[in-house]
Amino acid sequence: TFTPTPADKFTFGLWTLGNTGRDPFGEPTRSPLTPAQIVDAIGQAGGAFGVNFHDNDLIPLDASDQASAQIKSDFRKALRRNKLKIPMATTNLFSDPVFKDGAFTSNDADIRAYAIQKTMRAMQLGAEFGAKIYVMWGGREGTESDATKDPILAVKRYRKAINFLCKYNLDQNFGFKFALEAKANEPRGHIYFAVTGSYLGFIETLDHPKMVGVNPEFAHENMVGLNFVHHVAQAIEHKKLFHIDLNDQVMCRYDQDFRFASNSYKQAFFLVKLLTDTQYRGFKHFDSHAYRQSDHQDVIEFAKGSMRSYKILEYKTDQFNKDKQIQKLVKLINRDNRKLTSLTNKFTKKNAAQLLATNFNRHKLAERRLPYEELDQLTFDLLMGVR
Ligand code: GCO
Ligand code: MN
Ligand code: MN
Ligand code: MN
Repeated sequence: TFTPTPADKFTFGLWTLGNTGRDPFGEPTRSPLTPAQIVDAIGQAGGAFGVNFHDNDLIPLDASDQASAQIKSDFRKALRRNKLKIPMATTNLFSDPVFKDGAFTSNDADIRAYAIQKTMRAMQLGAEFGAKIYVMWGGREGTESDATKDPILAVKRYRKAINFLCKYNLDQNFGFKFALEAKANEPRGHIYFAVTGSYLGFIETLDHPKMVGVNPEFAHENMVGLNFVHHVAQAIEHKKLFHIDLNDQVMCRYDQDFRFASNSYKQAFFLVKLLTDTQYRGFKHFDSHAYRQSDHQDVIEFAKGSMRSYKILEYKTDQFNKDKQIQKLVKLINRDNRKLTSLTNKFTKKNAAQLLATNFNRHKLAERRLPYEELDQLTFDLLMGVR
């Protein structure tokens, strides 16, 4: 069975199940839900670990102290009755008009400071609910015209903000790990730090690089035609995969936020295989929403389907790893040569001299079999369930 349990560490956002179907061309198709109602919907889907939120998903920007106390208390009760936790929190630095030209990278020092203050408060809110992962998605950090902002200054401003917030995290003992989320398109004409790799480079220049990792999102690399699996693999290899946003979309289209694995079956399989094989233990957050046509009941199906598809692909990973014929091919195509590897593993003058003196028969090497067609077809058969 493909029934999820909290041990799977699947999470949803208040903004994902609470999505009303509004898009740039049309009005909402579903009525808005309160945070507590969204938690009940996640509970109804069953098996999730928790719920994530932006500060303003929970507390509206201009809520009074009294109103926010009521919202928090209703929310807490809903979390308790549905046995759901808050693993991750984040800041909305994109909806309010004040952020129309960016938050941490805004040209206006007052706005940059306000964005940092807003994040500090959102960190307090997240900590209050026990979140330990803090996601930073710079949705408005960018330009339409590069006449309007200095791209080098933008990097420096972003670094200053993250450094400040890392120190605040230490000072307050929140214990957050920050996860930076890249996105190539939408909503700005050009967004800074367009891909996960941009952040992997940037993180090493921070004051507290260990505190900061990435939150890659399937659709964000996919929307510009890139291979998401390779980006996640690099993040894992750098020990920087702190969180992951799972969804789907057709390559090179607008920001679709489809249900995980609803479109790119094969990439989704290799992603789950990568996460499973490398024993990723972090949260798997479905940052997606139901089709605009769906009603509330169908939104629950969307949530169930997201988790179910992941579990199915986990099962397929196990099948792949146990399949004798597939594993025989995997072994065949990975040829080792201990002697040569020991030469190239470490540079010494002696190793270099020996390598230079080695004769390679490149024609023979080129003739070695790589039955990739056979391997890929077996993968297809396995995924289609006819193996
Ligand atoms: C998007 C992004 C966001 C972020 C969220 C968390 O495409 O809108 O993926 O959903 O993940 O703001 O910071
Ligand atoms: Mn997204
Ligand atoms: Mn999106
Ligand atoms: Mn996301």
